[in-house]
Amino acid sequence: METVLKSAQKTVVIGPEKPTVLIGERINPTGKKRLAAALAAGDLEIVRKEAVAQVEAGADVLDINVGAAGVDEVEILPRAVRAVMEVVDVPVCIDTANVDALRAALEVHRELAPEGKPLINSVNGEEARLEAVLPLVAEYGAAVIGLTMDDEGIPSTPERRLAVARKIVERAEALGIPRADVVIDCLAMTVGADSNAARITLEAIRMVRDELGVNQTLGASNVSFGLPDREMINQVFLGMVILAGVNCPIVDAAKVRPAILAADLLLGRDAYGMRYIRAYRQRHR
Ligand code: THG
Repeated sequence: METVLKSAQKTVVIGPEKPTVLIGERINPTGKKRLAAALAAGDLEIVRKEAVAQVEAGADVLDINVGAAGVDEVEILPRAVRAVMEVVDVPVCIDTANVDALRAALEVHRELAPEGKPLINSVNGEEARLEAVLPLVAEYGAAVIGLTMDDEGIPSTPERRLAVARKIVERAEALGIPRADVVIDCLAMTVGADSNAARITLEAIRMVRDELGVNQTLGASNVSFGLPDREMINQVFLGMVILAGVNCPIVDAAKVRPAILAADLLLGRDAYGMRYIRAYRQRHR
């Protein structure tokens, strides 16, 4: 099953046999005071710089999240989408919990890339979210990330996360959204709080792949929250989740691209190691 994303200029295909697609996470004010302050002031210069830097670092798609205290998302999210689309040519992933901001951002996307196809981040199994977001996915011909959580929170077992994923896929299909346009996120929780957290996520990913066959994302860096040497944990975990079925993780490309290229090489998704070797040479020139 393949998920196709498109900007005005570029098509990115996510699929089980394809090289892992990197969704760049850095346009997000979480933990970034300078970006949060700039967004609150309506200044998008950091957004433009982060967009260019992430594509330079090998991001294939850019997540755009402007949610922070003092930021009017309905005003700023569409401006951020425009700013990103003006400086880079990769497809975008529109990351918001605000449905009005989402609609405004989708309008800008349609204006700048009438033939494009963005990724919407996200819907989940909550009735209200399904009813608010899936019609927009259908109306704008987008793809959508489905988080495996619902009104009761994040299920503690892989079976129940699979059940939420199945519900999201079925509700999408009922609106004419093909299963290929639903990308599931089994949710990474920190192993700092629960030493079984990563195992549960890994098992959910395998089950979603084997039972539903859909493509999968993950905000992988959450796994290491509160622990020392987070980068080490994140990189090892990325290899594991890619083996289990994640094929478009949300990551800091500059930090983890070599590890992801190594995982693709080891899984036979990089003929002759060409991508791995080319990236190595570029880093060391
Ligand atoms: N799933 C989906 N979408 C998501 C997430 C997910 N979107 C948001 C988030 N989780 C993924 N994006 C980020 C963005 C930033 C950080 C982590 C995940 C982050 N920021 C540093 C911090 O907080 O310490 C900022 C420091 C810096 O690098 O400058 O870690 O799970 N579908």
